[in-house]
Amino acid sequence: MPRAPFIVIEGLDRSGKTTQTSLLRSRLEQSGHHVALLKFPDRTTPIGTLIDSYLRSQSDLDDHAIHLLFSANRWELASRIESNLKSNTIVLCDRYAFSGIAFSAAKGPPPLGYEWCRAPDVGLPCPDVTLFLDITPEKARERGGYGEERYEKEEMQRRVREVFRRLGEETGGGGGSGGTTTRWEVIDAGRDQETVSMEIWRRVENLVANGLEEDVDRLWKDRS
Ligand code: Z5A
Ligand code: MG
Repeated sequence: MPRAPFIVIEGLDRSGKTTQTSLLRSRLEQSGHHVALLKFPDRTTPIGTLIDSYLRSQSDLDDHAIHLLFSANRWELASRIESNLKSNTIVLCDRYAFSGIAFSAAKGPPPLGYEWCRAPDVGLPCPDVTLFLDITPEKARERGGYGEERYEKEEMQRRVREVFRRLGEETGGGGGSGGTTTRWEVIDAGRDQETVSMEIWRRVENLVANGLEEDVDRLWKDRS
């Protein structure tokens, strides 16, 4: 029996990830699918509580330490992702390892190396498709601008966008750097909600209808 797909929605701040994951979940459920919706960081776990306090600037942590906590927060849920997929529940995820690398590699000084940032996420379940919602800082500003949390500054967001672009280039088309096979789809998220949602549906429709025969892959498995 085919397994369910693992779908990740990634993107820049204010690009509409949370809005679109919720719309996609409704559409999938209306078509009769079981869906598990995850969001990273998951601020409800013990590790997530530490992350939440850091993001709100209520605590301070070394850049390396917080990076490892973000990754540990994903590993906490890795086996649940796999078991859901095997029992034919679609896993839909709002941010994943790509955000982890993009935000940590964009901060500093001193900068954290890209390879160093990627290492703790090597071996996590690999999404079958990653939908990257792209938006310019100007469009994000029209949506009320960035918020009050750490990282929500325009200059930081520009650097984050650059690292995401590198991640997309390296993973795009499957079989990219480090053996990652996620399909990386860039979506112009500067358009209205309905248009973005229709495009997302178009990009996942076949995957969802057919499921997958192959086992869940591992992120950057050549580096493990
Ligand atoms: N982070 C990290 O450093 N390392 C990691 O490993 C991970 C994350 C996983 C918190 O993330 C921070 O953690 C984040 C990255 C870092 N830092 N920053 N900056 P978060 O996911 O909790 O952040 P968030 O609070 O969900 O914000 P967001 O991601 O920026 O928003 P969004 O989910 O992309 O957008 P939205 O909430 O769906 O929409 C934003 C607003 O725009 C809202 O008013 C909507 O009604 C409106 N909207 C949405 N779509 C549209 C369209 N199409 N047109 C017009 N208006 C729209
Ligand atoms: Mg969000």
